Amino acid sequence: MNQPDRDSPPGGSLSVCPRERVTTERTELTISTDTTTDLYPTRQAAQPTVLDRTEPVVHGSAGDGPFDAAGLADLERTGYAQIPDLVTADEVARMNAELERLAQDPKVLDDERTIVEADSVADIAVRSIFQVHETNEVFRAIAHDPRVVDRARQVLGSDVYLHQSRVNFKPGFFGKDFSWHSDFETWHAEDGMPTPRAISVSISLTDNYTFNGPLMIMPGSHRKYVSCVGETPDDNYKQSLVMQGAGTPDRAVLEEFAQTYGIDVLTGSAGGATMFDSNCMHASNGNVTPFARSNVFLVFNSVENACVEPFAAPTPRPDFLGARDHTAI
Ligand SMILES: O=C(O)CCC(=O)C(=O)O
Repeated sequence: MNQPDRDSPPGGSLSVCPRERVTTERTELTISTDTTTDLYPTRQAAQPTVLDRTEPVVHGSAGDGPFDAAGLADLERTGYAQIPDLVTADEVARMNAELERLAQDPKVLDDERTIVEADSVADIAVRSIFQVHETNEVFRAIAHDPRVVDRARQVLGSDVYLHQSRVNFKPGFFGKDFSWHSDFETWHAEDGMPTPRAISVSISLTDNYTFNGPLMIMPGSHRKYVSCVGETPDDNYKQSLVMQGAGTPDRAVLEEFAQTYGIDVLTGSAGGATMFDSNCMHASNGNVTPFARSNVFLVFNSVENACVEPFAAPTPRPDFLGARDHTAI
């Protein structure tokens, strides 16, 4: 199928809203290096609040790795960095061939690490496959590749381990949306990640246009933490991976954030990547176009930020969602 022209350039972004400042300040917490202290309380109060982030975003420096000083400064400011052509066309083809195979394998479809759309009428209804870096050699290789890991180490300023990996599918015509959220809010509440010293690398396995459900990020939102309302139910992940419930930010806060930060739409060609801070407010639309969108996400956490007990859930989520083995790569 011929691909249409993008309406913004590969690797570009589109700001659609004005910027102001969020005024809510954190007042009630003290900072501690004790990783069991809850610096980012959530799902506990009756009202949502917005707290200031207390830790840096970039922990390393230009001398440590692939990003130059300007790249690191941009990442610190916006919460994300785009890396065109991180992997080759051959590698993209290999990963896509694996995806096609996995999404049709009855054993994979039956596995709890595979998330199927709630109301799909399509033949293939896979939304996400988790832990691909452990179950599949092609994804294991990219998750350990220096092009990826060196950048994660540089940003996080330490050795890193893989907290999670997943492929998100958005097939043409019926790929579903992901509502606004901060990954860190969930990883803190349900996996026990102490602070937002974690970063995701999303590698595009298809072209990401403005119109086929690319990632959207509110640039700068990673400096504020939205404390959400509503206790975490038992086994919340079984529901939340299809449609988020607990951990959904308040709509008034999202409106204020959108006015304050605007929304960047992260388009780019297959093979490019977006690295984004764990506390970015992000989302993506459904895909009603004929052009499929698939991205693989590799989540790196600093070994100095290893998960402890969940801060707002009865038990940690299964290992395939939040690794309990914190051995450095
Ligand atoms: O795949 C996307 O577009 C969004 C992914 C996302 O927000 C998530 O998996 O938490």
